[in-house]
Amino acid sequence: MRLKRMIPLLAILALAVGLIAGCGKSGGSAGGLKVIKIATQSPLSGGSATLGEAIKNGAQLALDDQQKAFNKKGYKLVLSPYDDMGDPKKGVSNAQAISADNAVLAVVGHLNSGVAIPSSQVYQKNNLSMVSPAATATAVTDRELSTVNRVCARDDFQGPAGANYAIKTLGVKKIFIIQDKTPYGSGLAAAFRDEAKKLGATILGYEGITVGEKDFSGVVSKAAAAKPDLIYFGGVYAEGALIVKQARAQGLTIPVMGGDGMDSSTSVQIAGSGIKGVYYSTVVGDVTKTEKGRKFAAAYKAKFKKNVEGYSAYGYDSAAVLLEGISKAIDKNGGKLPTRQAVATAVRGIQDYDGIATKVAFDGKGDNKFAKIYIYKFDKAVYPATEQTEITKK
Ligand code: ABU
Repeated sequence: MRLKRMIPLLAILALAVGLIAGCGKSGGSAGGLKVIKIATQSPLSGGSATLGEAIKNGAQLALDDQQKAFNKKGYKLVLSPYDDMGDPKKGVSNAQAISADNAVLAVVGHLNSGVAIPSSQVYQKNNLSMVSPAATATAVTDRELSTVNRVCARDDFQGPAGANYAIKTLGVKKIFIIQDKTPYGSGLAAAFRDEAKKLGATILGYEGITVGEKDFSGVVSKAAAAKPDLIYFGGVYAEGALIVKQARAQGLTIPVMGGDGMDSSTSVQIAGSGIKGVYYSTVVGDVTKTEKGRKFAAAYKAKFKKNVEGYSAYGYDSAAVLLEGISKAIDKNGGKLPTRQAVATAVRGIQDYDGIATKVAFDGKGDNKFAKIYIYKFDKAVYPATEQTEITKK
């Protein structure tokens, strides 16, 4: 009798031991299923954590949706989230740890181009496929690394799109530019400036700030003295929304425009009512315009008790593209676990993924041929802002 009672307990214990082993550094199995890990790298702490968490959460939902299909093939999907803290050094040391874990077949990340660029050198050495939902700087893919891809648009599309909108639609003639000196912020601001000049606008100032700074009264005073029609900011909301708030406090009511780094509910939390009249270009449209997008937003809210951020759906789409590549590589390998190299080749070969927020087809550099830019405006201190227009690359 006693032994009979103990049998289920022993079975549970054996399963638990198997699950723990399955989550180990060298892969293994869980409940008879081989573990495949997808790592995420994004800031989960610090100033950009709202967007970093959105990427991780979106990726988690993609794994949840694909779990059954992979179980049928004999695999268990496990998300392995890493906090890169928006710091290039942390990103690289995480990339080394991720690469050393044989169970990891792919990486979703990074948010910050300045972290993606050095970290992806490590992925490339280890044949680890990366898809970024958000890193828009041109250098991310211009290095033509075979493992580096992104679903989002590039800043040499985003910057000129913003300049065209500011000058042709808003009628702006005199612009003051502030940028955060990162590969993203400086590259985006330069692309905006060059197009604005071509379109006949005058650039009254081009100032750099430092990520992590809190007091922008000096640069805001300079901008106010120059009397621009528009302030353009290249950088992320942690600094951008503070600049907006401090500009409003100095009585500057002119429009402010930024890039996708401003596409966050935290922009509103930081700038408060000052956010009204702020425009931003971004790489993700309003997902709730489609039925599958609405379903995604509802599932996201149910699981994480939070509304979607711009990058939530791109976190999902990046992970889903990687899973499609892995699935194809498994099939090509007769159902056996594929190599990282085979996964990277399959991911780069994707030409027909139809995601939550975007279609995906990678070109020879790893850029998405379907990437678009959207312009939004905060009419009220409410996120998401109102979409003004959608721009397709010519
Ligand atoms: N593209 C917005 C996130 C910041 C970056 O690319 O560095």
